[in-house]
Amino acid sequence: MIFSLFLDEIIADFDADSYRGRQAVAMAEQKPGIALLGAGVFACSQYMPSFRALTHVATLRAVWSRSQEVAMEGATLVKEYSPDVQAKWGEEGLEEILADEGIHGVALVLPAQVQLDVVNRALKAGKHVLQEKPVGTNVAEIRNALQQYQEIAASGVEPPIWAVAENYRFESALIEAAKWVKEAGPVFSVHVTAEAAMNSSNPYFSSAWRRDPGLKGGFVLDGGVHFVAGLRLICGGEVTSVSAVARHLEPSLPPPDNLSALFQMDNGCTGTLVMSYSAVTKQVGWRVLCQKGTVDVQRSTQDNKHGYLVQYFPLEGKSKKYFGPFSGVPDEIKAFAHDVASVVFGSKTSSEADPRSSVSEAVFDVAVIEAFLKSSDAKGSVTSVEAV
Ligand SMILES: *[C@@H]1O[C@H](CO)[C@@H](O)[C@H](O)[C@H]1NC(C)=O
Ligand SMILES: CC(=O)N[C@H]1CO[C@H](CO)[C@@H](O)[C@@H]1O
Repeated sequence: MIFSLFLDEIIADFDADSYRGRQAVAMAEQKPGIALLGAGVFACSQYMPSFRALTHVATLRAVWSRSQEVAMEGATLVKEYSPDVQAKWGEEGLEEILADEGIHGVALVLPAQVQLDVVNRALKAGKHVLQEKPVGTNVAEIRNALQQYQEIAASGVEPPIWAVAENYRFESALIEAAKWVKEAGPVFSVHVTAEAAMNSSNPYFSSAWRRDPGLKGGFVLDGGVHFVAGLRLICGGEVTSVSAVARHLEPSLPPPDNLSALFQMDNGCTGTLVMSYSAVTKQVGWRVLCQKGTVDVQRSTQDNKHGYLVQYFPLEGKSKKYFGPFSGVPDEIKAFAHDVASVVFGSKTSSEADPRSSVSEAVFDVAVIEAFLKSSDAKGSVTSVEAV
């Protein structure tokens, strides 16, 4: 007994990789440890640079993937700014991460079909979670996960943060547009346009999970939650009922690739949405008609930066313009890292985490897309949006 305790101490003291050792380091630096779950295109191009800019706030301790090769490649990319990062893979690697007390939070960039299962396990293991959108593939599945999340609270433990990365709620231009709409309101009509040429030149064209026949919605679900998030933010209301026609026009894309919809919101606004992944042009915009002015938001570029141009045409006075370059993805990751740091080492509670990333917001975005698809299945009949 004594001998084994003694041996444990020696191991803890000398093995720099032991989690006690790592935990001591984390405590000393007061920086939470984060594991990146997923090392695909988006994780490498967006999450890794974002964490590189956040080394003073949080430390990437592990990169996990289902495959060893992808995990190791991912960890190599991170090593430069997080020298102790470990590659972990498969079920065993995931279990190690969930059991590691030096890892306080996980960022999931995985296919929509598998995310919720891993999210549930991570939350139960007490890890703070940031997951990519869409939060789930359908509302029933999300409801089930929410129930499990609420059970953590019912057991008397403060549940960890569960955040969903829906970067549109962080885009400065869309936030500015929402302010102008409020000023010009009440809002009575909105027109949403989302045109994309989703062809083989696009890095997401051949991603397998978006093409899974079991996934209802394909690109319309994956991308559609963004346009709905923008709509809800800019117009300041919830979509309550919809009528829609979904179509499958481009055989190289999973169905549906086109959607035309009519909808009503709880603030008296009515609108139309046209979404196409088989267009030859690219345009994303919201044009909002209000009693005291019109607010127009369009995807645009300025000084070689992609972003949104917002124009406000008020009833009285001069029109105004605002260009906001894209910053939503790094900003939402930054908000999560700071939230985790202040919950783990400060006095913040997880219920005080940034509300723009809350799961209750994210579920509405999926619910609206689901209502569009249900309405289309019923030949465009009016369908109510059922979130939770
Ligand atoms: C994809 O669409 C864009 C925009 O229409 C076009 O410029 C590009 O050539 C297309 N690529 C292929 C492989 O069709
Ligand atoms: C006319 C047409 O395009 N019909 C298709 C519309 O999209 C749905 C969902 O993908 C298909 O089932 C229809 O065949």
